Amino acid sequence: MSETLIFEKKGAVAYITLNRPKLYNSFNREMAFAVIAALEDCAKDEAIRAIALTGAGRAFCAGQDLQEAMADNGITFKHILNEHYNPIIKLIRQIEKPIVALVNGVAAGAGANIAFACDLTLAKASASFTQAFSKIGLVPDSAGSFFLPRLVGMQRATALTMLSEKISAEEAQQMGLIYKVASDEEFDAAADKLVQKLAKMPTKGLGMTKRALNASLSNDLETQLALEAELQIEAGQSYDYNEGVNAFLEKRKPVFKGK
Ligand code: T3D
Repeated sequence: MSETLIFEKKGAVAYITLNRPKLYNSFNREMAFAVIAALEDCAKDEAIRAIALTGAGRAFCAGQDLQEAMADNGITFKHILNEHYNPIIKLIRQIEKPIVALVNGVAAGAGANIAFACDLTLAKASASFTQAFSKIGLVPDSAGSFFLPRLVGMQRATALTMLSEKISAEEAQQMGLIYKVASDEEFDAAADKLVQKLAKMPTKGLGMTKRALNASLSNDLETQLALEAELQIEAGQSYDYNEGVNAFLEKRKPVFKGK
């Protein structure tokens, strides 16, 4: 694994920490490949039942490393989009386990959109978000143009992407861009509580919930109802469904296995 990433597994939780703090954890090619490898590892590892993505130091992620983007290294926009950001976003949406963005500081450009693509985004009160792309003549990538209108509506998505104003974590929560804000003092504990809780839940059911939510972004009602029926039949055959119902009837806490 690369020095640009800290990848740790603690029990059923995998922590992926972007680790270029001096450059606000902006993405170079090495870090992008390390993130992809870590996500692929998490997808395969049955012991991992929740994934946390965060940043080292003061920032979450400032998007593309603009020094590397301008370097004469043969790496073009095509490489950066097709080999870095698009695979990361696809993995985040395809991995059938909860992925939580723990936004510890500023999130800009692709860094912001990666946070919005995660299943749940918890931000520190002092964190902030900016699309940033329009300030340097670019267009939103990393699925910003896909998720933003769906999360906050067309007008606000237009304002966010065209004006690139920095918004606070509180504003992001009020707009529906992120799940929750925790005070700076309580952030670490709140993050821990959230990922630990998710890691003990019925992972298979959560994974299929994710599949249903992904599909709802393009399905019509009829198709979505059919998919829900199909997934519910599968969920109803799981170990965790049996355990959940028995625990309820026996008035005890369920012990889910994620299967
Ligand atoms: O090839 C392509 O570009 C295609 C891919 C596009 C995907 C994208 O993500 S495009 C968008 C790229 N990101 C940006 O445009 C954001 C640039 N950064 C900023 O606007 C600001 O740094 C922040 C709003 C993120 C934070 O502002 P502030 O005032 O808190 O911090 P700062 O002083 O600007 O930055 C701190 C350090 O991080 C600084 O280094 P220094 O001066 O202390 O040595 C700064 O240069 C460095 N840094 C921040 N962002 C980047 C960066 N270095 C390289 N690339 C960055 N994106």
